[in-house]
Amino acid sequence: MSKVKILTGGPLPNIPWQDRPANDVHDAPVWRYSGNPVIGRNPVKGVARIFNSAVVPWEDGFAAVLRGEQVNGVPYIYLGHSKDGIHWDIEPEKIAFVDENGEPAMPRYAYDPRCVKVEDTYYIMWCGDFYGAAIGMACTKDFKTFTRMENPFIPFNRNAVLFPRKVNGMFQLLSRPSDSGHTPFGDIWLSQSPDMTFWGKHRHVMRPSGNWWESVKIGGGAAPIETGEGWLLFYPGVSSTCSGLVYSIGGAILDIDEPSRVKYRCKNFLLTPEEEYEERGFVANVCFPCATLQDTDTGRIAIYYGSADSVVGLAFTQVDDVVAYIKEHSEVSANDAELGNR
Ligand code: BMA
Repeated sequence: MSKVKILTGGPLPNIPWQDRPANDVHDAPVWRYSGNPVIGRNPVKGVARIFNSAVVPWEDGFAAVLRGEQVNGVPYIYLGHSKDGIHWDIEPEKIAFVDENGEPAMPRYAYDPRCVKVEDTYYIMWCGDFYGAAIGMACTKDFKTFTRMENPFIPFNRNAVLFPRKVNGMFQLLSRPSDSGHTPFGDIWLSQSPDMTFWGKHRHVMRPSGNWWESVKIGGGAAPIETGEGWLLFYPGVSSTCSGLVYSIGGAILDIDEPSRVKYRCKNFLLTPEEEYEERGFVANVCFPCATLQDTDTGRIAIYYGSADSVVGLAFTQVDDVVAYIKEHSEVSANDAELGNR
């Protein structure tokens, strides 16, 4: 039993897991699955790469909504199922979204999906075309019918991810206002809704810090995990180098009742590209977290992250250790700690 309690989600005894190697020299208590990548290139005919993707517990195993880059270069969302969270069966056809009347309602393209269960419904968010890059949303209860919802925001926006429960009676959505290209900036924002249609009460959460590994932009990553210490957020942080951008995984803890307030923010990255499948690929040097699984009994956390825009990686941490590391290395600016200017 962990000291820091994970409060939503329940026991997950079949969470994929490997103990931290005894000789692990990394500073942060986050380690990779030794069999990475868990999904490689060309997983089904017509899809060249699968990467920034989300996994949720489903029936006696797991379901995934996957960013599949088709052989025409256009990204779309595919569905996967797995018994163990490591070996995946991927449907060869892209997810067939429908509107409220059951009529086909396919986005023109869709990438970087997140999938979050709130109450009895699984919500899927992605970046798609809405006269420019914007957030698309759909919901499902059975992973068979996927119904489009209203787009929460006008363009340009990316990296939206829901919290797994309402806070103060409102659904909570993190996002990253952007431009329509390879956005050279980006802060994390919080928006709230009573009904998943109308979003408002926007609050600033945090901006790129002075820390070099996340000095260009940050964005919503995996769905925040509710813990006794606050909402534990794994997010992408980007730095600029002579050979391009580098995407690392950072960690922060948000206030449980006012999630736009940052309580702790780790000044060090938790995971940065260093394996061949992270440093080399369609886009080099990318570790991009989109989902976690967690077990309330043991405090085990499995992090799914896209690697080099080519394959899916899996990493592990333990809630006590990662929360302690974030707190020990926390640097929170006045701007992070505030509720958010209006
Ligand atoms: C970001 C997003 C991600 C991608 C990353 C690196 O802007 O488009 O999908 O992983 O760039 O290419």
